[in-house]
Amino acid sequence: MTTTETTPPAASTGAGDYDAVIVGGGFAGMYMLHKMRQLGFTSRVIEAGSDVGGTWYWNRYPGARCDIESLSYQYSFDDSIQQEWNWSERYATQPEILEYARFVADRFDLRSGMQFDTRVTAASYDEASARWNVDTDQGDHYTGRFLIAATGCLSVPRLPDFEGLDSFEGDWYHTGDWPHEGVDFTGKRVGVVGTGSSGIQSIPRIAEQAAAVTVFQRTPNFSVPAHNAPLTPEQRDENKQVFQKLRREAETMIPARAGGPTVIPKAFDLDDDARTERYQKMWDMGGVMFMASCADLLVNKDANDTAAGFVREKIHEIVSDEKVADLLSPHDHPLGTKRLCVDTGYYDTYNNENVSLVDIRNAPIEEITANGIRTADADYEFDTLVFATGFDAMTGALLNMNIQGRDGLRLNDVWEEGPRTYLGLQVVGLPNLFTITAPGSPSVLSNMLISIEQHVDWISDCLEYMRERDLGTIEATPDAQDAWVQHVNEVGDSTLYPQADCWYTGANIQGKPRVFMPYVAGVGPYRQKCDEVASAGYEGFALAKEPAAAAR
Ligand code: N01
Repeated sequence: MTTTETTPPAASTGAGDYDAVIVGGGFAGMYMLHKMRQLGFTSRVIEAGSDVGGTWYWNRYPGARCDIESLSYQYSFDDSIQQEWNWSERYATQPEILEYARFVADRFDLRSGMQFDTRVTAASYDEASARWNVDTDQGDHYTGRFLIAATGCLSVPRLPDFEGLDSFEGDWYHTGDWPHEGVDFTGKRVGVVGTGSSGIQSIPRIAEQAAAVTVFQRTPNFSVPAHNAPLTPEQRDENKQVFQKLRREAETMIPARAGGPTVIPKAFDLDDDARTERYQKMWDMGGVMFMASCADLLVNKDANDTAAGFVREKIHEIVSDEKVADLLSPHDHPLGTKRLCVDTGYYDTYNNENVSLVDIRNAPIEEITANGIRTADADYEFDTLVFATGFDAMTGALLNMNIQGRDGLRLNDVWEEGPRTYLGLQVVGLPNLFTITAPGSPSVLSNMLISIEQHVDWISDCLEYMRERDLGTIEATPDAQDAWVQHVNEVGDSTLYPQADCWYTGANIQGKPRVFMPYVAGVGPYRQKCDEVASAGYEGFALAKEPAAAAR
C-alpha cells in the first residue's frame, strides 16, 4: 500500500484516487478524516448535506436535543476541544450540537477534505486493482484502497407509505428531514404521527405555538423527564478537569447486568418501599440513567415490571384525564427495550386544551386526505402534518449505496435476511470496507461518541499495521463472522431487548428482516474483544499483499 502516489484531486469536486474514501460527514466521518490526515493517508469525505454534523444537520425539528448529557456527548481525541468548548445546558439542543460540530470542523480544517451536497450512488470493489470505485449523484468518480462507511445509524428518514399523501393541500414535514428555515406553527391545526423520541420531543414545542395539535399514536413509549437545566460555570470547569478520566472509565464500562458496578442493587434485593424510593431518586435525577436504577431491569422481566409500573404510575399522576393516561401507558414491551425517551413536558402537554391524543392502534390511519387524516373511524382536518415516523435504522444508509464486493457480491443480497458482520466492522466478501458503528457493535446502545472514537481508532491502527507490513487487503473470514453473529445473538437473547418491536430489530419497517442489531454486552467488553483481535494480528481477518496488478 502506498500513501504518496495518489492522483491529485480535481479542483472542483475532489474526485480522484485516495487511500480511503469516507462516506458521511457526521461525527464519525469528521474524526475519521482527521485521523487519516494525522497518519499521512490521503482521504476524501463524501457527504450528502451541505455541511458537517450528520444526524444533527438533518434533525432540526423543534425540541430536538441529545438524550446523552452534553458534558459526555463530545469528542475526547484532542483535549483542547473540550477545554475550549462550553456547553450551555445539561442536554444540548440540536443547534448547539451542530455549532459544536462546526467548531470542530473549523478547528481541524475538516471541510477542505469534504465533498458536500454529494450522495454516493454506487460503490464496487475491483479485485484486480484492489480498489473501491465510488460513484456519486454529481457524476463524480472516486477510487480508494479503503472504503469507510461513516453513514450513521439513523440517517435515512422513513415515511410510511400513506395513501393519499400527495393530495394533502397543507404542508407536511418529516422530523428527520426538517426545513432549515424552520416551521411556523402559529395558529395552525397540526396533526403529528408518531410517538418515538422525535415525536415526544417535538410535540410539546409544537403545542406551544399551534392552535391545536392532534397526536396519532400507534404504540405508547416510556418516557422519563430530562430535568434539563443550564450548566453553571462551576459545573463546566469541574468537568474540564475530570472529563478525560471519566471518558476512559466510560470506555471500559461493563453494564451492571453483566457484572459491572456492584453498587447497583437488583430489583428484588430491595423491599417494595426501598425500590420505589430508588426509582423516585432516579426519576428526580432525570434522563436515561433511570435504567440504571436496578442492575437487572433488562434481563429479568419481573424486575422490569416493577420499574415499568412506576413509570405508568407517574404518567397517571401527571396526566389529569385518566383515559388519556391509560392510552399513554405502554404495556406491549418491557421498559427500556425500545430506546427510552427523555422528555421535557411531554406527558404534561396532554393537560393542555389544544392537545388531543388519537389511538390508531384500534382505528388505524386509512389515508391522508386533501384536508387531513382519515382513520378507520373518523376524519380529522389539519393545516400541517408532522411525521415523526422514524428511520430505516442501522442498515438503511449502507443498503442505499449499492455496495458490491468481490465478484459482484451485493451487500443487499448478503444481508437479505438481516445484517451479518464481524465485530460490526467488516462484512465477508467486501474486502477493505470498514463500517463505523454498524450492526454487531454496541453503537446505538452506547454514547455514540465513545463508539465512534473507538471504531475510528481501531480502523486507523489497522491501516497503519497494514502499511507497516506492506499489506494491501483485509477481509473478515466466514468462520469469524459466523461465530460473532452467533455471539451477538446469544448475548442479545439473554436480555429482554429482542421482546420489543422497534428499529433495534428492524420491526418498524414492514418486510425488513427481524434481527436484533446492536451488540448489548457493553462498550467495555466489546473494546476488549476488538483490542484482543488486533493484538493477535487481526484474528478472524484475512490479510494479504496487494494483488500484483494493483501494486504501484
Ligand atoms: O423514531 P421511532 P424516532 N402509522 O422509530 C410511529 C433517536 N433519536 O424518530 O411504535 C402510525 O422511535 C411508530 O409507531 P410504532 C433515538 O435513538 C434520538 O422517534 O411503530 N405510526 C413510532 O411511534 C430514537 O429511538 C433523539 O407503533 C407509525 C414512531 O412513528 C430514534 O432516533 C431524538 C407508522 C417512530 O418512532 C428514532 O426515534 C430523536 C405508521 N405507519 C430521535 N410508522 C435524541 O434525543 C411509524 N409510526 C438523541
